[in-house]
Amino acid sequence: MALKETLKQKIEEFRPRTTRLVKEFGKVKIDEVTIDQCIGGARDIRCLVTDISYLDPQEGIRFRGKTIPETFEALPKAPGSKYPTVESFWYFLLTGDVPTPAQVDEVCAEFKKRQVVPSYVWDTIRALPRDSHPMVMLSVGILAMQKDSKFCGFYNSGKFNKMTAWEYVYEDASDLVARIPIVAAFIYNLKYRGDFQIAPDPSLDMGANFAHMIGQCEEYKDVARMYFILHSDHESGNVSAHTTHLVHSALSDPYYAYSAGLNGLAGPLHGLANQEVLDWTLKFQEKYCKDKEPTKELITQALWDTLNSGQVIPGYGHAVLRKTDPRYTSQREFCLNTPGLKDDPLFKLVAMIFEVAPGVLTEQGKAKNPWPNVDAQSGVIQWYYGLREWDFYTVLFGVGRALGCMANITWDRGLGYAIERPKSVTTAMLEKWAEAG
Ligand code: NMX
Ligand code: MLT
Repeated sequence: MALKETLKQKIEEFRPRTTRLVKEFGKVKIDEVTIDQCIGGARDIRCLVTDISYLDPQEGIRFRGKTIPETFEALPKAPGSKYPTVESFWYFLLTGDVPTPAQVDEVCAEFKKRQVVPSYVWDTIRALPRDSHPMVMLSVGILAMQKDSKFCGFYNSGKFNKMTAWEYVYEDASDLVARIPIVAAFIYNLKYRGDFQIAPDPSLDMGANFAHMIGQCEEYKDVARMYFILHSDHESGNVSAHTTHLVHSALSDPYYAYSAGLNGLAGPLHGLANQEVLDWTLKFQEKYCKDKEPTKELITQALWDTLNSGQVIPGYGHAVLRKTDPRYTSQREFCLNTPGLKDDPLFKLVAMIFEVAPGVLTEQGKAKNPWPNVDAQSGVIQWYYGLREWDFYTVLFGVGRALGCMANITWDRGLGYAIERPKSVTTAMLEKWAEAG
């Protein structure tokens, strides 16, 4: 069965579960809200639902119930590779089923049809100042495609129907996922390679094609596959996924929604941290190790200097995780298993920071989680393969995150989730409740 048909069956089978929960158990309490949560970013309040992924504070992410190693193990691999294709992962995220090789081939063929980016997108991005941040270019490029949104067209057709609305979200979501690596490669070539563009190769899967379009080597094909899959989803409360869900809940189409999600991803406490990590590491080399090898003592000093100047240590800490991020571990293993990369001076430095930073953060006593997150390790791999323009790293994150955000809003519509509208209160009200105990 084709992906859309399978999804239709799954959504229709799933709907009675949500309906029953609301009808029969709607008033069952699953959480309570405290004043510090109101002021402190709604941390830990259970008020979102997704079945695409779940983040356990100790274990880390599971995609559709599978850990990262289990996911990589289960999915059909790209030809000649140890890594699955992004297309097989997309099928898995949407349906929860491991696709057969034939089903993966179908998604690949479908993506080839969908990946044609309208030329007005190139004109729009080219019209931006060339020194705009690449995340601005990506967000604008995605937003520019809104005018051809199938979901928006359906809404305006006068035939809008809640039961079938998800099908139009699916159409836009699939177009967006198929096109976003092409847009990202265009931005890379525009900004850093004098607008020297390379046409997509229709014989390649998404990861391999991205490597091809940015002029990368054979080995980088696996880097792209791994990177996009690892960055895809982190349950629903993170800034980019939550923003996408929130904006789409107003029935804004997937282009509006994901462009907004990308704007959240561009923040230094979220996806921009991967660029900050590289920046921090290179500045450390420049300032402390001009004529000497890095040592743990020098790193400790640099980390304290960062903390004492009121900055965060990028790539460390997490709002939910309380252990080392398994996405960090997965990328570290990739480095350790790649001859050349495992002996690379920057990788060794990042590995040394891993030995020191958790102790420094623990001693400082502020961060609830002193361990590294995904961003502490991702940049060094890109750097090693010659992708050294680190302001581009969050764009790579944005390509991967599209998979999770688009799978989520397809299901949001399938299950008819309501417009998101939490209630706000005033500080005076909080003070009154505080006094009353
Ligand atoms: N370096 C220094 N201080 C930190 C760090 C860090 N890496 N992490 C947390 N803290 C501080 C935090 O700023 C807060 O200080 P204050 O009380 O003065 O406001 C205190 O520790 C308590 O914060 P937490 O509750 O541990 O963390 P929170 O949930 O608020 O924030 C992050 C989570 C991820 C925003 C935070 O750990 C951070 O800023 N990390 C560095 C940036 C980063 O790596 N972001 C990427 C996250 C992953 N991603 O890709 O999105
Ligand atoms: C993410 O991948 O979205 C980040 O780790 C941040 C988060 O989960 O809050």
